[in-house]
This record gives sequence, C-alpha cells and structure tokens, in this order.
Amino acid sequence: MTDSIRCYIGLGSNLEDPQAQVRTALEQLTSLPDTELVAASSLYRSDPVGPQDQPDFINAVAELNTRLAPEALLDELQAIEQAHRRVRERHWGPRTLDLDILLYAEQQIESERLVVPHRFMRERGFVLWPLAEIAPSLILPDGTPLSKLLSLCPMGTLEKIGL
Ligand code: ROI
Repeated sequence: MTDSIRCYIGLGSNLEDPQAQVRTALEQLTSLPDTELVAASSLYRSDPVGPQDQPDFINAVAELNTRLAPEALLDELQAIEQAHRRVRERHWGPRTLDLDILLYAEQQIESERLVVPHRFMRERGFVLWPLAEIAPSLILPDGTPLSKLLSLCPMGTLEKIGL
C-alpha cells in the first residue's frame, strides 16, 4: 500500500450561495476514496481577483491525506465541481465552485492537466491566509516559508467569516 500524501486544496465560489457551495464541498471532500480530510480552514470573504464586475468570493483551504495519484485526485475534484453544476463562461469570471490542488506533498508537477504548486498561490491572499490558518509553519517545495509569502501579501480586505 502506498503511503498517504499530504495535500492542500483551495476552494472558491462566488455564485448561488457561495458559503453553502464551499461548506457542501468540504463535506464532499470527506467522502473521497482513499482520502481523509485532515483539516479545513474557516471560510473567508474576498474581493474578486481579476474582473471586478462579479460578486465577492468565499474561499477556504482544506488539508487532505490521500493515496490517490495527482490526476486521480484531480478527477475526483472535477466530479465534485460538476456536481455543483459548475458554470464557467469566461476566463477569470464567476463560478459556482472551484477546487484547486495547491500542493501535493513536495511534488512539482507540470502536466497538460495539472500544475502543482498552483501557479498563482504565492501571490493570492485568499489562498495564503486560509492555508496559514491550518498549516502555519508550511514550507513550499522550493523552500519558501509560507510566513514569508504572508509578509508580502497583506490580508487587505480579506475577511474571516468563521467556520
Ligand atoms: N478571486 C477570489 N477572491 N477568489 C477566488 O477563488 C478566485 N478565483 C478565480 C479568480 C476569477 C481568478 N478570482 C478569484 O479563479
């Protein structure tokens, strides 16, 4: 049996009751095969990054232990997104649910379907702050401490809204 891998998932929604979308998705993460939900951050309200003519987002981060390979995990996450009838009509536009693999142990992955660590996580407060809540001493695969990224990325208007 392969060892389980620690990974972090970013959750985001800004359509159709975003808080409920994110809470339900966290619930669904608990029933993924060969996977255990280890921790979940609070929910955070965040201003949209990208086009501003869209609703605020609700974001959170979850920590999983999984035996799924990265692309198998991605398949499972995409199935959850589909179950939320994900609509994505324009690039960086509003969405009912986004589930991103932020980190998969120390692995650096670049395939057609998947780039891990997530391309933009280093500069996005709505990822870094919820991540810090559940993994304050995390070090990224390139050796950068999360605390250093946080010091470069003020919380700004990001607002913790509870569990
Ligand atoms: N902006 C915020 N605040 N939160 C998100 O999850 C998010 N996701 C996205 C884009 C549209 C880039 N902006 C976001 O994909």
